[in-house]
Amino acid sequence: MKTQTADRPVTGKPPKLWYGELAGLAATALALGVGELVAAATGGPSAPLVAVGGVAVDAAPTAVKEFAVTVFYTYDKLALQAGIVLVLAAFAAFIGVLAMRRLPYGLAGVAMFGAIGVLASATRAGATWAYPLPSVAGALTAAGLLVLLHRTLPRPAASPAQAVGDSEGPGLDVAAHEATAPGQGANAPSPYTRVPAVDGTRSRRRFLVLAAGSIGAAMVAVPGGRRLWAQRVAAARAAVVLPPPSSPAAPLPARVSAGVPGVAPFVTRNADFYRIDTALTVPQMEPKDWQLRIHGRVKQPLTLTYEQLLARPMVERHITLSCVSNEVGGELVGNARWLGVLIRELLEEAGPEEGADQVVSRSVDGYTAGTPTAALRDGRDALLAVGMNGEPLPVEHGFPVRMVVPGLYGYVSATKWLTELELTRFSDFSAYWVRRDYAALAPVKTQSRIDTPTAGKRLESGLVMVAGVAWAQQRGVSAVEVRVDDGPWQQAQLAAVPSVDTWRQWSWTWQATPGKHRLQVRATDDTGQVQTEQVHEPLPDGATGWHTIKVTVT
Ligand SMILES: Nc1nc2c(c(=O)[nH]1)N[C@H]1C(S)=C(S)[C@@H](COP(=O)(O)O)O[C@H]1N2
Ligand SMILES: [Mo]
Repeated sequence: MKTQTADRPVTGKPPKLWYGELAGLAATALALGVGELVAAATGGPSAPLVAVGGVAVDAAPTAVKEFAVTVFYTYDKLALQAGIVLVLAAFAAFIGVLAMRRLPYGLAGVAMFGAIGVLASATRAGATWAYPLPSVAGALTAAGLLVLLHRTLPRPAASPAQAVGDSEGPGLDVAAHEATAPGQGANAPSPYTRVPAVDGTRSRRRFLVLAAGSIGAAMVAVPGGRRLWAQRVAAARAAVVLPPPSSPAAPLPARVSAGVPGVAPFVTRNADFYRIDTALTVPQMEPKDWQLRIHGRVKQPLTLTYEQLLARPMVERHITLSCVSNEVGGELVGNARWLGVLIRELLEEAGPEEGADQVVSRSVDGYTAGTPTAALRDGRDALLAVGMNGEPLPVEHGFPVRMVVPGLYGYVSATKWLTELELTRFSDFSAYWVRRDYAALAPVKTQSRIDTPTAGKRLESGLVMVAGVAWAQQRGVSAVEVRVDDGPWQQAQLAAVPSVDTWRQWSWTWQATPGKHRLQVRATDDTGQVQTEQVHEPLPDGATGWHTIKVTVT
């Protein structure tokens, strides 16, 4: 970096640093705003920030992801977004400073940013020609605004001889340029542009208005673009008419409920259903843009539209979905009535080749899950779901189409915003979480949870209802036992279930005596296997141990 040389007059020094920083921030903000609007208008789901963020999510080391997902399972995305914004702001300021000193360098920086956005979006799963448009539009906007700001820049005048001195280096030497007041020596030609210099105060005001106006416009455009997109998709979702199931779920007997207040309801309301995904912003996809490709090691590759999917025989089932990240006693489990097409029927038509032991499902935002082909063909109700509790899938739960496979944790089976099923081999491809050290095979482990009383609760002595849920999808729960303070295991009452694929409520009446007590629960599945006492964290294939709570009886 060159600094002030003796033969260069003080008045030829570059503008104050903050002009550049402000210019960079304004240009970046406006670029993001324009990017969002173009994304909303063209239907490209990847606005620049989302595209770049998606790449960052994919690249994050396992330890970071693992920590973020298990500890802040929802807030990790927020933290990432904040991180992206900070890094972006730093780069933006840097490029702005460059641009205000030597415009071509600044524009080159913008072009580089745009190229990252284009690459990031064009390489997303299911990318179309529309995907890179927001990045291109954003980069052009940023470049345009930087040129404008550069022209408006209140700058110290220099003699006409310095008019070509534009190549005097970026001059990031703070001490050197802080010595120069903006607007000093107005009316002389600027060394930075060949337009006549305007009055310093006026140009300073113009610069500020332009920069602030751009930031203001961006603050409207970014949420506006997103809202526009979400509204489009919400309207499309509201217009969906789900076909009646050709194989309806059996009506639920009242006895699915243990009838104890405080226990998770047998059917989890959509609004209460846990949500886990790596998506920075919920992918917004219209059914008209949806396509499922079944390809890879198949004899007959297939492509299905949403309309074609809805025209097929529909199956409706209650299935409990659980997350591998669920801690013992945790809330990352829910039970819903799903409506969809049996995956095995589609696979039958595609004809998987011998040895294609893995079905890789991909989402529109590039998430992948690997499911054993055998699990999708062994007769269980593995679904391409379009409905959840009588409604089209909520957007956060995978609208328009997701997978639901009884007996497997969500990360290996429950891909939301599904766009692709690729028949491959476990030895040829590792899916998203498998690359991050989770197990490739992940059948659900038998678990049980005490919902009431809650941990730490103060109770009165006498009869206390202890109750909760237990699950062992595909095997079924045949017994639940409770014990108090290492006493004998007591059989709990089991509520009814429609199949082996849902959780089961249980209850037990406790004659509570004063003092501090420890309550524990364990379930036994239909094969006779008792839930293990061995405590294990969720990584790599699901937590184990007995849910244990402490209560005080007075
Ligand atoms: N596209 C996509 N699908 C996904 C995920 C994801 O990150 N992206 N997470 C999976 C995981 S880990 C779980 S547990 C379930 C959770 O589904 P839910 O959010 O509807 O409860 O979705 C699965 N499907
Ligand atoms: Mo999960």
